[in-house]
Amino acid sequence: RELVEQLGRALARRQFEVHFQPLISLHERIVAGLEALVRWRHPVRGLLSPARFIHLAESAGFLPSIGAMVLEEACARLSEWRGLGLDPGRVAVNLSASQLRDRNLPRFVLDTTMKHGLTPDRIELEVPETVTLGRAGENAIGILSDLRSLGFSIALDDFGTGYASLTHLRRLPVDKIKIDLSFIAGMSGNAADLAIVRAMVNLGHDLGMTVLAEGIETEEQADLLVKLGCDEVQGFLFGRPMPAEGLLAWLRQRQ
Ligand code: G
Ligand code: G
Ligand code: MN
Ligand code: NA
Repeated sequence: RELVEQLGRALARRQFEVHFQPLISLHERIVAGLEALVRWRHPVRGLLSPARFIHLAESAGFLPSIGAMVLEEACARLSEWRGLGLDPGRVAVNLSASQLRDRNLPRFVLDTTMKHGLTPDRIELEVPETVTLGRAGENAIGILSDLRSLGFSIALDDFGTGYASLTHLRRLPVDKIKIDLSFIAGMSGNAADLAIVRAMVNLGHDLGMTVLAEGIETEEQADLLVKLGCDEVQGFLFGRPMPAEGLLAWLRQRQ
């Protein structure tokens, strides 16, 4: 309640920050892109993770404007880093359910991309599997198709946690699946989790999608994923989410 009121003022007070986590191409171990992740620099509580406030912001109706700010910031930083000759590939931005109810979203995303001198192939849009389910999901799928027609790529986030049927997955306008980190965490010690990850990698590939695994923390996990043929990884082993300045230093160091 108190937090909701503060959320309403946080945007104008510029208390939101966008951090960036590297997405790594597993075979070459090079940067394939970055994921933009919002944080709230709360004056009293410190740096708050989106897990603490995204649901609240969504139900209070703040997510369209927070989401717009994140996209704006992601495009601005990518454009700046490209200008410095440090090309991190593409930037991935998370979309919420309420953003995917807005028919004007594709136009807005395209305008923002072009305003920063970028082309749509530089922007990936991440949506949770759950957003595409049910009656509201049909609308979201239409908007995702429009975005994809404009040249943006679409990634299905937290894959495996949304109970989407395989038939459903086949009709989604999606270029990439992001295997949820809960499966990766269990993979090394648990034969069932390993079998599930293997099946998800194969399924994604059979449907012509790129497969990314989230939450890689150990070399053992990375080695297993190489054997399974996973394309991309994201995790603390390769790089944590970092503020823009930190990410810039990280990119420079890798060159
Ligand atoms: O970075 P962290 O692990 O704290 O993120 C927690 C969750 O918040 C992730 O599932 C991520 O998808 C979500 N999230 C992070 N940034 C954004 C954002 O800008 N918009 C939306 N809708 N979700 C985000
Ligand atoms: O949008 P999504 O749910 O994919 O957001 C990714 C979240 O996962 C980020 O908030 C990030 O902080 C978190 N994360 C990224 N890498 C790791 C990791 O290696 N281990 C754990 N536990 N969390 C991670
Ligand atoms: Mn994500
Ligand atoms: Na996830």
